[in-house]
Amino acid sequence: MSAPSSSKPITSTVGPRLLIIYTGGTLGMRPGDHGLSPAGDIDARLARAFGQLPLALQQVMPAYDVLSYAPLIDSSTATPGHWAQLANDIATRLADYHGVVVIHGTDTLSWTAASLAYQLQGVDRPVILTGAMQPLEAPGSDALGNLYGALRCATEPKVKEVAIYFHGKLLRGVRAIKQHSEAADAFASPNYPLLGERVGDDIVHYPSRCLADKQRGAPRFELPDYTPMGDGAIVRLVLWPGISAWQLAAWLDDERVKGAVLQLWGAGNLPDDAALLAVLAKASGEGKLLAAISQCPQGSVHLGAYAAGKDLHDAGVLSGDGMTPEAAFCKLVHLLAQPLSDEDRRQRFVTPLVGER
Ligand code: ASN
Repeated sequence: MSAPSSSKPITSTVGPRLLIIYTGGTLGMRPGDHGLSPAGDIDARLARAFGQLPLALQQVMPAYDVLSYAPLIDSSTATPGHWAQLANDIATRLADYHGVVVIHGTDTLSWTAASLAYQLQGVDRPVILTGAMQPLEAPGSDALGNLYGALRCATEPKVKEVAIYFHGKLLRGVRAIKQHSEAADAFASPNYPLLGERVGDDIVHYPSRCLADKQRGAPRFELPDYTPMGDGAIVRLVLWPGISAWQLAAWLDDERVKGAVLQLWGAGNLPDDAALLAVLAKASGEGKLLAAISQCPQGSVHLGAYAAGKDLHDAGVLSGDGMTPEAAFCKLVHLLAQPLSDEDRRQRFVTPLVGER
């Protein structure tokens, strides 16, 4: 991954100042011979786009600097290594800005948001991710509206967490999922209410739902080296009817695998098959961190509510409560990247760190 290149400030110096980090994604793509692909020159393109806003909105737009990554990527290519680089870039520059806006592809935007939340624990200002379903210059694009809202949210001192602004909604980053592959209303946080929303030209915030009210103390960023986790150390397994123990073992027996997110049925059920449980018990006996969440986007797992699920606890599987796959996966990456004891990791997994559960 090559280092990001910085571009110069392009707007005025009055009022709150933001940092915009441009990583790629459809928002900044242009059509080419092989379809849409990431394109640069983002400073000028943003300035042109903001110049199209009604005058009253231009006047409330904050000043910003732009940091444009190289290479720009489609977010389907992002890895834990990208998450770590982004967290480091934010951490080293945050003190100079009132807030940060990250322009990111939508496909894995919620994964990056979840990861940033764990790495930037205790962040004392807004870090807002956004993107678009249509390129900035496409007719009727959602890009400008998303950028406008994201920049406005990034100036709001009550927001002291990693959040996503998309299609008029401000969502907790570590609770969000991409819910639609085409519609502009592409993100939701099924198990947590909105942190804010656009009403007319303003953004209404709901501070009582924000982390700011619940967290105390100075930022305590954790920026471990994610490189060892970047090569498939964590797997995600979604159950299907007829799943067999040999298939589960094919994933979990591999010594390169250090942890797994298991997406079970409903409130936390798996087939009544002792061989499946034996594979799980063996893996957790070897120190692998196994976490159970539901395949349902809404609700939580309750291991032990049904006979079909209660043995999971005995097999060492941790409850992921109502966490999203993104939140559970990124938490495993984050915990396994640090020099913690097995017991510490297990304890931290079941403890809410950033409002993820
Ligand atoms: N494939 C694109 C990306 O994630 C999708 C988008 O941004 N709408 O980079």
